[in-house]
Amino acid sequence: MKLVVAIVSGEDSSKVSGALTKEGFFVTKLATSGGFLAAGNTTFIVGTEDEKVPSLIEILKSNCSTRKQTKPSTGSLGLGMFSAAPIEVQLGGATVFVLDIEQFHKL
Ligand code: 2BA
Repeated sequence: MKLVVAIVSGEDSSKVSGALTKEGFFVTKLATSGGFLAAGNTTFIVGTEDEKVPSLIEILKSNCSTRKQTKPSTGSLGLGMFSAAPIEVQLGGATVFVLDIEQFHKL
């Protein structure tokens, strides 16, 4: 059994949630935010059998888009002057961690 932790953009969250549930995955959604952009994203926790992990990853791939986002930056140029050139980053589709589960209980 595996525990899949998938971080997806808030904009893709409901599509991913619907697709996973439709395919029979048991899903927990957490409202999270990224440390870098401090923008809202969603973290999905899914416990599933090893053989279902590839199909879960396919669902994430087909429901998460990559997008560009800019982060304002303020770097000091010295003498009290600051530059505010924005930094452009490419987001996602999804950041996925797959962990082995030692035990699973529903009590
Ligand atoms: P954020 O931390 O807000 O990062 C948003 C995007 O900013 C990242 O997209 C990446 O393109 C860029 N970025 C993040 N940290 C950076 C840094 N230190 N220097 C330069 N650029 C940086 P993604 O890689 O697609 O990540 C999307 C979100 O997934 C992240 O939001 C974070 O919440 C999560 N994430 C990504 N990698 C992670 C990891 N190794 N561990 C935990 N969470 C991760």
